Amino acid sequence: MSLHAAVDLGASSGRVMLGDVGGGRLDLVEAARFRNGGVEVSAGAGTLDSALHWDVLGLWQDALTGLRRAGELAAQLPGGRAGRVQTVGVDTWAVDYALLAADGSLLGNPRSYRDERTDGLLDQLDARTSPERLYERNGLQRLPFTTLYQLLAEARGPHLDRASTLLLLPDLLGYWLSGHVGAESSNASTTGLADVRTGRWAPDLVALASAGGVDVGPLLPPVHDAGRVLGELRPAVAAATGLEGAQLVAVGTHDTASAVVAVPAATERFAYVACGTWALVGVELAGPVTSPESLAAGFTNERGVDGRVRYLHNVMGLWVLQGCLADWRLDADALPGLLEAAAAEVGGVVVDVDAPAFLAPPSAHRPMVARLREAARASGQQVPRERPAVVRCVLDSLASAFARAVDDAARLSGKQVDVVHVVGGGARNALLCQLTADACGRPVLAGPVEATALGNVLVQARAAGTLSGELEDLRALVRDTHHLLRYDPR
Ligand code: LFR
Repeated sequence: MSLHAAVDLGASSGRVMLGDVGGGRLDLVEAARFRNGGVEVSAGAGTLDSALHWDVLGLWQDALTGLRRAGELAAQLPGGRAGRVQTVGVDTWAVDYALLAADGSLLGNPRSYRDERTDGLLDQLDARTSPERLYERNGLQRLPFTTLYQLLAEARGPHLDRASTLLLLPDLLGYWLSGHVGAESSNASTTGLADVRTGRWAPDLVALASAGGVDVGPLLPPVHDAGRVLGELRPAVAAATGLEGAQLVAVGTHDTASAVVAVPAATERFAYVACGTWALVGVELAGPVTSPESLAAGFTNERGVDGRVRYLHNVMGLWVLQGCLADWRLDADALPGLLEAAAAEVGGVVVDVDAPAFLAPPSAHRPMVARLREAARASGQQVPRERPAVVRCVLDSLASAFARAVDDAARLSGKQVDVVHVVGGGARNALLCQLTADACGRPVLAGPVEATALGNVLVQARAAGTLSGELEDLRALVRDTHHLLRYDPR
C-alpha cells in the first residue's frame, strides 16, 4: 500500500486529497478545499484597462496548508493503514503560465486565460499562417486563450523580455515544491507550441509565438512525460508541510488529462464528458486527427498520459450556470432547489453555449443571464424569464452541445461510442446527466465526481510501484472501487 497527496486546482475551486492505494483499494480523503477564481485589477493610473489574474501566491499557500493536513490525516488512518505521504502530484487547468527571472523569482502575477488581452489575436495570426497549417502542426481547437496567443499579448507588456524561464502553472507549483524545472507533456500539448505528433516543443510553432519580438524558445524548459519522479520536496517545503522525504511525481498535470485517466470505462467504446467549470467532451485515441473537417468541428488533440490522444471539444461547461448564480448573488447551496424547479420546466430552449460571448466573467455590466436571454432572442426562441427556466435553458444547451461533440468525435475519429461517461462535478447534477443521456441517445454512466484527483493519485501510485499496468488497469480499479449512476435515454 502507499499514500499520496494530490493537489488539484480548478478554475473555481482547489483541493488537496490524500490518496490511499493498495490491496484493491483506491480511497480519497479530502484534506483541504478552497475557493479559486480570477482576480480583476485595474492596471495603470487613469486608465480603464483591467487585467484578470490568478492569485497564485494564495493558491500556493492553500496547497501547503492542504499538504500539511494530508500528512496529518495519513498519520491517523485507521485499520493499520496509517503512514507517511510518499509522493505528491499537482494538476491545474491548462494554458496559463508564469514567467521567472534568471534567479528564479516570479516576474509579475500570472494572468487568467479569461483575460481579454488575446482578443483579435487569432485573426492576426491567421494572416501569418493558415488555420489548416497550424492545426496540422499543433492539433488544437481554435481558442483565443491558447498560450501561443497569450504570448503574443505578453510581448506588449514589461515582463517577457526580462524572463529567462516560462513555467506552466502546475510546473510552477512543482518548481516551488521541489526545485525541478520542466514542462509535463499533457499540459505542454495545450500551449499550441508543441508538435501534435511528438508532444515536444516545435521550433516553427515557437517561432510563431515569438512574433511579438521576444524569442520564446530559450524560455521553454525541457518536456517530460507523466510518471516521472522529479525529486524530493525542498527542505523548507518539507518543514512547512511535515512531508519529509516525500517525492514530487509528474502526473497528468493538465487536469483534464488526469480526469481522463480515471474514466471508469470497461471497454474501448466510450466517450467522456469531463464536466467542471469547462466540459471537455471527446474520445481517447492512439493518434491525432487533423483533417479539415476536424478543424471545422473545433476538435483538439491534447496529449494524455501514456501518449494517448485526448480528442475532444471544449464546451463552456458549468461556468455558464455558475455565472447565473453569481448574477443572482446565490451560492452553490441554492442549486438543488433551482435544479428541482428546472426539472419541472418544459425546456427545449437551446442556445449555443460555445459562443465567445459566454467566455468572459459575468459583471454588472454584462450579466451571464442577460447573455443567455440575448442568445435565445437572437435565435428566435422563447426568452427564458424566471430562474428555473434560465437554469433549464443552460442545462438543455449544455446537454445538446455534449451530444453534438460526442457524435462529432465518433464520426471524425471513426471510433464507436456505446456509452458516455460523465466525470467531475457535473456527475453530481442528475438533471444534466439525464438530459445528456436523452440528447446523446446513449446511456450515461456518472461518476466519479473527483475523477481528476483520482487520476492524479493513480499515476503517482503507479510511479511508486504500488500499481502497475496500462490505463485500462488503472480504470478497472476505479470501476471496482467507485459507485456509478446510470441514466438511460428516455
Ligand atoms: C479544464 C481546462 C480545460 C482547458 C481550460 C483552460 O479545467 O483545463 O481542459 O481548456 O481548463 O485551461
